[in-house]
Amino acid sequence: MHRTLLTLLIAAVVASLAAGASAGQIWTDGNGDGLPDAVSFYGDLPSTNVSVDVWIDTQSYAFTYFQGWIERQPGCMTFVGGSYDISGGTNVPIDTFTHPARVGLGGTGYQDRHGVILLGRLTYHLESISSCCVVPIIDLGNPPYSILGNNPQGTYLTLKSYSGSCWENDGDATERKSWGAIKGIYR
Ligand SMILES: [Ca+2]
Repeated sequence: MHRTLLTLLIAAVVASLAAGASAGQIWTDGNGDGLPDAVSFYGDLPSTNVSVDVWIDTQSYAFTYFQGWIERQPGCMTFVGGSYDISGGTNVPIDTFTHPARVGLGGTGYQDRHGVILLGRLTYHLESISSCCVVPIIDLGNPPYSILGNNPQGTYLTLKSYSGSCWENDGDATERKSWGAIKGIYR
């Protein structure tokens, strides 16, 4: 019993050290420059397809598996499809069923990958609304969330920062704050 508890405690300490050793990030990129999107994209929203690339920066943390979850603003967009860019492990089919508004990318069997990595690309159909956003989920209290881990080491990395992407209709940009503010995009 004590041994089991100690093992758990050690695992928890190792995990917390790993998590604290670097500040992993995840973001969506809607304009293909590889960087987080600081401002909204403007255009004709209704009946438009848009795509975002999903990036992570693990800094020095080497992972063997990953999960990246992107949530879309309810009611203004639908998920069209997605594909992976990361290779070298086994990627699961893109998860569209675990959460009603989230799409999950995930893979296992990677060999100590680290640094800035493009996970994949997601495409959405924007409906008739004045503004719409997607955002990565990193909140451990709000599963399913984005996380990186290393199976042989028994460690994981929680992500410290995230950034989403928003689109606004040219003709009506009056509703820009609500969902983005709630999800922290405009903090
Ligand atoms: Ca960008």
